[in-house]
Amino acid sequence: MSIDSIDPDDVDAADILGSAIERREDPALVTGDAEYTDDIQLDGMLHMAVLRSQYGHARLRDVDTTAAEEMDGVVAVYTHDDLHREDTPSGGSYSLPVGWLLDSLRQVDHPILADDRVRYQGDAVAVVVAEDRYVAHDAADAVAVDYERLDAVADPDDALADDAPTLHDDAEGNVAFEWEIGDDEKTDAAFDDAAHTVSLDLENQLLIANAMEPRAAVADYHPGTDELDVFMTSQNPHLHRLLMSGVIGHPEHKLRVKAPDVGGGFGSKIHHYADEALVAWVAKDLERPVKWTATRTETYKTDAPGRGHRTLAELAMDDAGNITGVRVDTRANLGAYLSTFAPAVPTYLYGTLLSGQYDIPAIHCSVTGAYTNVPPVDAYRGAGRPEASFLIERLAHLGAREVGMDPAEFRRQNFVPDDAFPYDTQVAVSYDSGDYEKPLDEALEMVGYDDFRQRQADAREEGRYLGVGFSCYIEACGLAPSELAGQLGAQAGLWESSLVRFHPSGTVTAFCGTSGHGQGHGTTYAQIVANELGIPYEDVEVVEGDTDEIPQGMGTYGSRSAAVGGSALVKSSQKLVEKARELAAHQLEADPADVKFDAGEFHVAGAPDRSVGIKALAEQSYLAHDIPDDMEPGLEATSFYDPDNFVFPFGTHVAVVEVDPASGEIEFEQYVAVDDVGNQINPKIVEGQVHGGVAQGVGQALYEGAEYDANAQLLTGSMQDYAVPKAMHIPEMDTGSTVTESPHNPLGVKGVGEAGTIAAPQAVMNAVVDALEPFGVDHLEMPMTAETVWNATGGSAATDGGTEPNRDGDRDRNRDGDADADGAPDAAVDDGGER
Ligand code: MCN
Repeated sequence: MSIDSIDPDDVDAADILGSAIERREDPALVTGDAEYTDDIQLDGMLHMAVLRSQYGHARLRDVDTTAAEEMDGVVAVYTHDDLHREDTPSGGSYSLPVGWLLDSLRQVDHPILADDRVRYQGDAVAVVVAEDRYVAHDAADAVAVDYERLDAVADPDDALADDAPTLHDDAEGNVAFEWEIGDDEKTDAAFDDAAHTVSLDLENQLLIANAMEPRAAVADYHPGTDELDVFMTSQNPHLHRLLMSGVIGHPEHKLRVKAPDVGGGFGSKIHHYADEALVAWVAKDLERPVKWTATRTETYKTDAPGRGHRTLAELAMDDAGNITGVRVDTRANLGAYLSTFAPAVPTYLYGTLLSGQYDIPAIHCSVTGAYTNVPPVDAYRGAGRPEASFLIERLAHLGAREVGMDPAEFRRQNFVPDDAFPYDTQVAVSYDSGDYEKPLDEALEMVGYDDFRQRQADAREEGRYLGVGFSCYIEACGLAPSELAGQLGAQAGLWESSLVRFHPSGTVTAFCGTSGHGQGHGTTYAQIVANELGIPYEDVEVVEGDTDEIPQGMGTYGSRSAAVGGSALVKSSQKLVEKARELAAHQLEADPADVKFDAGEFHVAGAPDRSVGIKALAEQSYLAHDIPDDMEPGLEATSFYDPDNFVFPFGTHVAVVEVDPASGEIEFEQYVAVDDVGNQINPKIVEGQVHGGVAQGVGQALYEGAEYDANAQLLTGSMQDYAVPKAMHIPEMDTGSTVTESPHNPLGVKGVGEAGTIAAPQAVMNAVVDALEPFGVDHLEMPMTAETVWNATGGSAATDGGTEPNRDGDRDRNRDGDADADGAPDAAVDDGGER
């Protein structure tokens, strides 16, 4: 079942909001007309390459740049000592900041070029700038580094062990923070009194985002005006401008950050990395434009990975199968340094979601953040919320089994009832609105659950193993309000800003401080503004992602753009309509209170023939020949919108799989996604977001995982080794939806950008575990490769089905997603000379 997209010309203006119109941004993207950062060519532009540590942990005895400097075409080579000067206007220190602080946080210095120690494979040691990209890379290879290798740790539990090597003198025992939420005494009491308990000791593996476009930056310095333009792959140009201004000591008002077309981010382009700061600093130092584009290998080695939890999670229940408590202890991998928003992800974006869709009277969660020798870990699609949802939904599966209940009915019995909203959880958040049974019912209907258990039993008779897995997920989007975020540690506000400008000729430009990078904001924002102003959709152009064009902004992440950015556009549009109403009243010689606005026309109440259109008023406002005395010419409005609360989307995803224990193969029979994201601005875009999200969630469940060896060397450093799922690995999806408006924004919307990624992993695992119940399998580690499944069943299905375990067939599916004929591990293939 898929929604057909509609030509906007076939939609009445009054119906534009909520229509599944086709995405206006796609023609440029699919015909190669989009302009990405690496497409930018400037006169006299130089190219930067970064020499990166080849070790997970090492002391730098010596960095000799002589040979590199002597190469033809090399313009400059920089190491830490070249940058470590207090000569910036602000006395800035060339270290990367942390944007979220916790009381117990032990901050460590994160220099943009390593000082005397490298702490992950990929840590920047030196930069080379040359006339040509290839020369820059060759010259970086010619920099001679004398390393003293040190012991390394890649796993948070290993890093917290007594005998672990210490990464930072300022963080004893590699502890970055200790954090807790909920009532431990009440929760312990719930477990003491429980009739039943279940527990899970699990890993939520480290993932790499794999945006199609690698990170890139072009910086152009204008010495005459001291203006510095930085074009970069950013999800939040205003935040990058603010942070970069501090890092390199360039005044914020003379720094422009623009995100050209961005080929995906999935969280990885929120953070401020060393590379972009280096490009900007070098361009200023050399007074020439400089470009840097990451190779795919650099992407694997330096983009912030996400997840990386080790957790003990427990569920307490009474005799009747009511959940009475949840207890969670997590060790979170933070990597070698703190990434921009790292401290928020395994804490406030995680612990606060541990009530799931359930009415749970006692919850306690403790988290220890650990420094390890992997790249700084941060948000990856979902960021904290998938980890929470995975735990709760895995526990729900095991809880239902423990008390002998159907897994769907166990969930239904424990849902927060629909009349209990707003619902205050035991972990500090208040759910805005919800009706959890509706998506569950719709999903049950869509999978034909009534017949499923019989089908499953019949299949087992034939030696076939079917399983069904439920995921009744919840998430939180549009973190807000700013005051609360500040109390929790955010070093930024979480509002959004917009400007809606009527041009004299009647068309409109809508500017928003979010910065879409694949989500279709050009379409959905135009739908919102056209609806508010009552003008044709084609007359609205949307501009995002440029600090010179848009007054202020906070960017796109946390599925906030519709709820917060969209609401900022509503607010500006409404301000603009109010000004136009005053002008209409003046022209119609009526009291503004008597002037009604409908479908782009102002008319006097009770006298529909006395009317004037908003487009005509726009022209009048700029002519300013006949406007009220106290009115300024022009028709535009700016607003900042700071929501009252988060929004809490929810839904039920159900996977139906068949598992072949003899080969370990998992086949999807069905995947059903029923999501409630409040009102939908564009159902086609919502569906597309769910599809993409589920693909990434399935990727986590079955294929993906960043693996490091004992020396913290990345073993999955290319697309040959890190199994990004291909189209053939993604199930056909049946999507459905229910609508429960959020009361916290004028559109009644909730976010959708991460829903699928949050929902899918546990739906898939619950289905696999359900299929393998006869084998006594309770849990599998992700990714659930064929080898993992085969090992869990002991290959013993061979005795059932008469098939020998297929040891050759699919064992390295975790590497490239394909069954290799010889079963041999794929060689690690570099992509050509990159470090
Ligand atoms: N939308 C809608 N109705 C709703 C909610 C949203 O029509 N009730 C529309 C929005 O107007 C927008 C899209 O759906 O066009 C996604 O909106 P929203 O949920 O607000 O999410 P954001 O736009 O803030 O996008 C961020 C989110 C995140 S956090 C990640 S990670 C992610 C994602 O979006 N990364 C993506 N989707 C992605 N899609 C692409 N193609 N590329 C990425 O990198």
